[in-house]
Amino acid sequence: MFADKQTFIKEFLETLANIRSKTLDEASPLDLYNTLGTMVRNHLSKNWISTNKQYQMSGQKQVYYFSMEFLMGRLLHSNMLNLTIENVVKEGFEELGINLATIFEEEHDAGLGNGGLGRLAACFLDSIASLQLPGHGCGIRYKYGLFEQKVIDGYQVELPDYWLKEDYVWEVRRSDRSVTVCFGGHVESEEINGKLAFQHKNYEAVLAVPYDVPVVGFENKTVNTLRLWSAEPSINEHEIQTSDRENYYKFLNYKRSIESISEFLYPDDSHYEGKKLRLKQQYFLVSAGLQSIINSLRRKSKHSLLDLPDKVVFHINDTHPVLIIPELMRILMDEEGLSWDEAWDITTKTCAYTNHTTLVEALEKWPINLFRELLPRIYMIVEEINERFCRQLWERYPGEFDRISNLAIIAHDQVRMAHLAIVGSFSVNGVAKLHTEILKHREMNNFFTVYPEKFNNKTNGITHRRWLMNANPKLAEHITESIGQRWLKQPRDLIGILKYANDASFQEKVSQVKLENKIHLAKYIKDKTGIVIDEHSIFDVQVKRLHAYKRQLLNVFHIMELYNLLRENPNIDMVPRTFIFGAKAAPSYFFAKKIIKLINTVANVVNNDPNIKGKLKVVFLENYSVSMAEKIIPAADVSEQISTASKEASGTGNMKFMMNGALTIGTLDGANVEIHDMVGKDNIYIFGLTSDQVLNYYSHGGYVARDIYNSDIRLRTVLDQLLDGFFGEEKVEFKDIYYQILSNNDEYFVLKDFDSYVEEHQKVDLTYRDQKEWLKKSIINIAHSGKFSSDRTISEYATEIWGIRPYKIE
Ligand code: 26V
Repeated sequence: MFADKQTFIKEFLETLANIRSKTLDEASPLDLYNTLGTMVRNHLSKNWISTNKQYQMSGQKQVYYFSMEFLMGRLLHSNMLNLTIENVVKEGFEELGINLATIFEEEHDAGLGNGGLGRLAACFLDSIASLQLPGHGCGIRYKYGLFEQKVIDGYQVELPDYWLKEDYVWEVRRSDRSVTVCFGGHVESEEINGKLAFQHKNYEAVLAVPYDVPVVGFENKTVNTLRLWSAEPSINEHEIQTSDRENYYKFLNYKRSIESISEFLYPDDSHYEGKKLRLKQQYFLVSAGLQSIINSLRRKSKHSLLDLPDKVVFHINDTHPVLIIPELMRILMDEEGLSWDEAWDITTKTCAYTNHTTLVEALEKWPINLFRELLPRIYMIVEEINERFCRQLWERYPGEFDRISNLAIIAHDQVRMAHLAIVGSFSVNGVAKLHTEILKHREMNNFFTVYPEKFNNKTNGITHRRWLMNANPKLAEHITESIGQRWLKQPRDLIGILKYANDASFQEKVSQVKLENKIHLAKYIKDKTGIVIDEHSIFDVQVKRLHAYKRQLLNVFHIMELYNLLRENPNIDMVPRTFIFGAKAAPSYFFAKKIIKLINTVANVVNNDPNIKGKLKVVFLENYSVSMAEKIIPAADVSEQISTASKEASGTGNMKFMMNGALTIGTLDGANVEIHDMVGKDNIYIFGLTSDQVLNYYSHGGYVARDIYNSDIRLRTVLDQLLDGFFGEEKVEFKDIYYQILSNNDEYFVLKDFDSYVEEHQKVDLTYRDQKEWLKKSIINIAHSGKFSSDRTISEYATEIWGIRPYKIE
């Protein structure tokens, strides 16, 4: 159907008539999107079927990436790129008078994730398929994705994100592959042939129904699967006697409670809360996912699961799906009849775990009462894993009670999920060099001593297909014109443009593309917010979740300081700047929401002050999402990666900006360290405390925020403005920010790093005036960004952790 323009047009009009019963002149943009989406899905279905068949036949080892989050964003453009049908469609649409870009806008983002962790999972799926690796995603089909953010009067307001309002063209419901997940009840044991057999009784049965989404590889025939599970009542509505009113209402309540399991994504990725429904979601995901994988292995061959580690590997994305460890033990022992030792040997050869944060407040610990009540059999298994582990520790560290209770999986009436993950997995990895070092030598040092061989690093990456080829086609085209197209499949080849870093015509083209992207973004901003920005100003961008440790506050303090300078002297010599923010705060994260209010309040004053001659603009874009990132990042000049050193495990936004030619201003945190190592100190703006210094302050004290307040007049002014109603708000509005800094001694070292931050910003300003110099640095950044393609990351996972090899689909 995409063979040539005319065939495409003919099929398009036919499909439109078939599925929407409309002619072209009656069709809405949504009709057109749906028609094209359906055609693309039909087009890839042949390869999808043959990929599944060929994996089945070949018995290749496959990886299953278990994650509570897949932040997929939109799929139409990305699928079209990977299937190389974009040009035909574009030409066909031109003839039909349809603008393809506006049709892409009709697709609702699949926002089934909070931020970095979920988007990483999505980039990984793209790389796995593009590298022809047998691997699939396993997640939850939340009815509501991450909330839609509105900003009203400067405050964040959350609305439900009902992304399934229209049919989702990419999914296929597979009720024939449904499985049952059991909650609650109790466990009975009896001895059968000298062996204890366990039976789960009186449980609540939940039907898990899979919806499959194809994952298309780039210019190959691989179509892997993202399987998303939806919770449904396991008895049929019609089996209930509707005449029996009481029964019927009971059923409705039951139905509602079951459906709540896959109803919404938890929107707080900063503070762990021991909510029963969340634990239910986690077990629902792993039990459904695992049962369906085991079922398909059983369908394939009748023999036992003893060789499971040669057939599959389960990747555990943060601790959220860690119950896969006891669930696999349960299946192997209770259903397959294996002994504990056999089951444990298989399990610990099959599971691998990635840690994504060292923030203690995000670590998952479940109260044992809640755990045991919801998952009685799983709890018994976790208890046994813990006992055996502690016994082993006792042999190694006799008498060292403290050390053992520190390492235990169950302690102080809680199940520590990270401990279970480390003990039950053969591999434990961090997501950037610095992060892994911190895990090994600080946060998880006790475990590193016990299992040094398990720990390894896999620095994160991003798919260069979505983040460069798709989001910035003109830059991609320019690169291809200069170095050929090998980099599309070998992103490390981007290094080839290094030789043009000083080349005037190459620079000119890069600069032109950036300007076009900026004009585009300026128009978008004008349409969305009414704010007019100068496309020749420096676009200085911080887009990411709002967290105290990410320090959007440091950015705002810098803006307030610039504004104070400009008010004093509007003729100050500075390149005009536009500060752009995008950030969602967790609904219950009071401090983060205050910062959103502060950004909007400052924006309102700054943008409406005619005296500063348009030298400063501040824009807060509401409802930041994957598709919005694709518009913002290609237009950025400066990338703000300013977390308190040691706190950001990796960051992936930093990589996206770099790949699009923005220069980073950042701390030596997460993957910034590796970006710095790649581009060299002259091509990045590094400031602030190092992670060692930060960690030292945390351990030994010695930092007094108030001393800085007293000695730095700039900061004193800025902080006082929070309290004195300077920005026209009630005086109490920002008092919590003020006290967080001064009374709580500025946990994230905002004041401490302020001076060096401002200094680096001055260097940014100076360099930007010398466009040749700026463009040279920008090109050097793009040239080195190939290392941060998730293709590199995934090749490392495949060879060093998963033990899987590419398999060519014919
Ligand atoms: C924690 C929780 C706690 C309970 C409810 C929901 C929820 C959701 C997510 C999380 C974990 C947050 C960890 C996380 O997102 N880490 C980020 O992972 C990125 C990918 O590795 C990395 O680039 C970021 O630096 C890191 O913050």
